[in-house]
Amino acid sequence: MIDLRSDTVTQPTEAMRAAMRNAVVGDDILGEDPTVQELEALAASMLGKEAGLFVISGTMGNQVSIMTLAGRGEEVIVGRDTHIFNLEVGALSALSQVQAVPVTVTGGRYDPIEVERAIRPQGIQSTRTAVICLEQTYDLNRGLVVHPSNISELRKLADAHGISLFMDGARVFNAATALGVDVKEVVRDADVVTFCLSKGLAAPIGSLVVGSHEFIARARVMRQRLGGGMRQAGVIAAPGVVALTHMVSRLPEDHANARNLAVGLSQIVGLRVNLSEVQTNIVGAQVDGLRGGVEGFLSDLAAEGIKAKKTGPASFRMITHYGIEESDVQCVISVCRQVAARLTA
Ligand code: TLP
Repeated sequence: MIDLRSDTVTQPTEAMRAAMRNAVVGDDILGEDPTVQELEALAASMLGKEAGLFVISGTMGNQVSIMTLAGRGEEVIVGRDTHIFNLEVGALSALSQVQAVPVTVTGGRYDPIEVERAIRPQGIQSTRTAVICLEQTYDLNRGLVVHPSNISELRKLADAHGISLFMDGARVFNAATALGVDVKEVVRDADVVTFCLSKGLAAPIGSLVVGSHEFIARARVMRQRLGGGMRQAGVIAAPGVVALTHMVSRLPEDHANARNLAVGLSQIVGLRVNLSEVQTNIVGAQVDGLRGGVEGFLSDLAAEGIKAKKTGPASFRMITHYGIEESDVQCVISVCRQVAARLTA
């Protein structure tokens, strides 16, 4: 089985399993788990922020961040295709009690003019815009890099209007890898960042929120309110430390595999790939003129032991990750060629 549905499907490494077994733990709600503290401090220092908070998922990290940055009834500006807007079961309204204002993001660039237009003018009848939310990489079906110069433009806007800049950096290390820069440069202009340990970094569980000491102290209270306070959580933080220290440097392999995969798929009759949009570990593709459409194509692939994820009426994605080798990529390309040929014959 070659599973390319997501980079969330990775299995923990042996080093992660050993770290879990040997973790020194304590009651983290009482602030006594040294392994959680190590992970939080490591995350903060790698991203150049003051403090970190370990949460169970990217979704929890996003919501804890928004409910800390925005008050009830306030507005947050979000990209139309983002996870926080589409795939968190309405948590922005149901839990964080904010109103989402979607903007269109083209080619991974947030248009400062459109974002500024989405900021509410002050008045007795209007609510306050509290946060601009970015997703890095953008979006979860394409993995486009949001360029630091674009983030700086949004920083200026945020400062001019006295609002916060938040980054859902679920795949922020992929962005830094693609840009060839330290991740600090990618997040420099954001007040608060969440990122996932359980995607390309291959940890079994968890995300981090990083920001100022003052912000993280308030976010910790929100995590507790959501029932996200944990006791001997060092056993799940320990593989996160391994992820940050050992797994970031191998991300170029995933990107090279994604590029080779994309080039191979783009040469198959019945598939279309926009190669300029293959920037990290995600390959988005369209099915064009195959019998049975995308469903038919993906179910035939699954029958051959290859899993990909449908992302639209005629589109799917494949994500490369730890455990997917160059030889797997060659195998996927050749099976896709055979299946597509069968569905055009
Ligand atoms: N994305 C997952 C699925 O939920 C679709 C995936 O396979 O891509 N932000 C972004 C940009 C994400 O892609 C995800 C997960 C999250 C947040 C949420 O993380 P978790 O699943 O840990 O809550």
